Amino acid sequence: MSGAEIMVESPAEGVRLLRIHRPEARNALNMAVRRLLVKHIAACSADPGVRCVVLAGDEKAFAAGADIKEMAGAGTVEMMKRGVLDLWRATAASPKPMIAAVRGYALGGGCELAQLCDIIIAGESAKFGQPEIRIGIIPGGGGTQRLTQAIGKHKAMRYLLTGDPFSARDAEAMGLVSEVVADEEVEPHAVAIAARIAAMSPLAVQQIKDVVLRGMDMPLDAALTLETRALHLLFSTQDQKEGMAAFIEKREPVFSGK
Ligand code: DAK
Repeated sequence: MSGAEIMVESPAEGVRLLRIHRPEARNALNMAVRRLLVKHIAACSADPGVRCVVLAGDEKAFAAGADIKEMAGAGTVEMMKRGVLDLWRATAASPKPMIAAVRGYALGGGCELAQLCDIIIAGESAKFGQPEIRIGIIPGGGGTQRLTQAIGKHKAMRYLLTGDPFSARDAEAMGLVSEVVADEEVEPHAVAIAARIAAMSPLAVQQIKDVVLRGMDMPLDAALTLETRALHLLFSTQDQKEGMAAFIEKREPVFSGK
């Protein structure tokens, strides 16, 4: 199944792959792509058959950022009316795990899109960066905040203030990327991880995502309380009974999401 600029694929049981498809513009995120992403992510959220989402581009680019040609002539009011922040929020609000499968360039808004995913699998030759400073603006999709959270103030400032790109290996060493694999392994590996997550209890998966993300904005003690409450909640699920019974009976669990 394919959409205008987002291709929708089902590469494994419980896994939906959303592929940004604007190869002529290095997958730059124009408004149409941003809106389609939100639409497809909402469809994944509503579909109980989808348990994990993989976001991908192509071999040249995951996404080279916001579409500069679409932004170049805009004024403040026009930028406000586009509601890009709301679209970012809706993209980040996916309750299901999202894995970025990054090959080629992940720059500006493309780097930010990867950062709002939960896991980032990058190819050896992937290039990350927040080059907005070079075109007279600053990151607007979370780059000043999520990058700083991920790699720390001094590394983040180094890259935000110069716009220099950095390699997948550097991104991994700084803690921005979950894993670096050979370029041709990026998508198969991301899908394999997604399929493993899809086979877990979706209730426990959702609680982990929720507690990790909410906890990042909380004082530690409150976050630890949230964690304990979520754990207690899972003891009322069939999946908890099944998971523990399967361990005791030395068999693989079958999670129903109940
Ligand atoms: N926008 C529009 N077109 C782009 C593009 C982009 N970001 N990136 C590449 N293209 C187009 C090129 O213009 C070229 O088009 P034609 O000339 O063929 O018509 C085609 O894609 C191929 O590009 P290149 O010839 O440059 O290809 P190379 O392989 O040589 O270089 C590159 C690839 C990715 C290194 C290079 O294209 C590049 O530096 N691109 C720009 C990267 C960049 O500066 N990205 C940051 C954009 S600013 C907001 C939230 C977030 C944002 C904005 C607002 N709100 C909440 C309001 C985000 C801002 C950004 O991301």
